[in-house]
Amino acid sequence: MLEDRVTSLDRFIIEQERLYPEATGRFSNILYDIALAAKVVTREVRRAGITDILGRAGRANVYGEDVTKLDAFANNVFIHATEHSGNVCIMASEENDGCVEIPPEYPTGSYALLMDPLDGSSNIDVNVAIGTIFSFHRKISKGPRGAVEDCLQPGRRQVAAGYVVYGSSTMLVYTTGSGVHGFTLDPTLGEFILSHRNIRIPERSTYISANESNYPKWPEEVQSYVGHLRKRSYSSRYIGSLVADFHRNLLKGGFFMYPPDQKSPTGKLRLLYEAAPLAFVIEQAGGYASDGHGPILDIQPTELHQRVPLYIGSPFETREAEAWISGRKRPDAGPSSSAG
Ligand code: AHM
Ligand code: MG
Repeated sequence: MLEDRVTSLDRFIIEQERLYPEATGRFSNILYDIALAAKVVTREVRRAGITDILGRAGRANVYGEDVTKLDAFANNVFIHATEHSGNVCIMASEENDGCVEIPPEYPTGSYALLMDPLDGSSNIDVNVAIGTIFSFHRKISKGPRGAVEDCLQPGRRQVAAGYVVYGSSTMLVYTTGSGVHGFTLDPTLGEFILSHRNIRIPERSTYISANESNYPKWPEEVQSYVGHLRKRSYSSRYIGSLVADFHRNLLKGGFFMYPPDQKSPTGKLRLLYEAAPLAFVIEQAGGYASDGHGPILDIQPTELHQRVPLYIGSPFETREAEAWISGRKRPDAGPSSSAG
């Protein structure tokens, strides 16, 4: 049947504003800017194989990893789309060492923007899904133009977070703290259309997403928990792009983990750009995110590029993993017993 009524992202935002009349509308403007940046990046991702945008940009990012041209491009697009509006006071990006200040010619606003502009960079040049992760905090610093303390806030204080997945279609998924909503980019209209209202993650699942080649380097309790899941016949799904793995698990149910290992004793993923935003999304969808000992959202960050172990997804497995890893549940507990 032909659908003669569609809800665009713009219309959805207006409807949400009517539900919350105290909203100033400023935040809505930021979402429009994010959506525009996502469309620009989509265009380049789609052309990546046929234009000169693949390959190394010839420099390393702050972690010493090669930056591809598309990473650098996406970083610039998201910065330029949001810096001019007078809504953002400061930014921090996985691609930049320190905070990104708003140029003096622009006014500043009440929100700090944190982002991983192009996650899953190892998958860029092989036509596999990649993504953008973003998050907003309210300005808490006293000065007029924002400071690093605006970025170093626990995830629990995020006012919005979400991601864009550049897959077989582009999807924008976000939360402002009242549910998680997903929009699919209709390339014929050039608009994000509401496709997934109020997403809820299944309570438990039969899928695990982890780089199991790291198994020998994982802590013993993590190995033991994975062994426990294997006995329960869990199946594996791992793409190697966090956004894509997360998105699949959000819709279908699943448990993603990137534990600490001998090479990365505090984990690989970044608290502010990857773990905390997705933790906000997953909790809003009925799931849970942990660092193995407690909620990701309660961690007080101490530095911009802090890494953290991440266990995230369906609440049953994620809470069970936390209990197992933190020693609250005995490794010999039976498969049917639930986490505390
Ligand atoms: P990136 O931000 O440089 O792309 O790195 C993060 C990515 C995640 O998307 C993904 O979950 C993880 O690294 C994959 O790591 P690995 O290749 O070690 O499995
Ligand atoms: Mg990343």
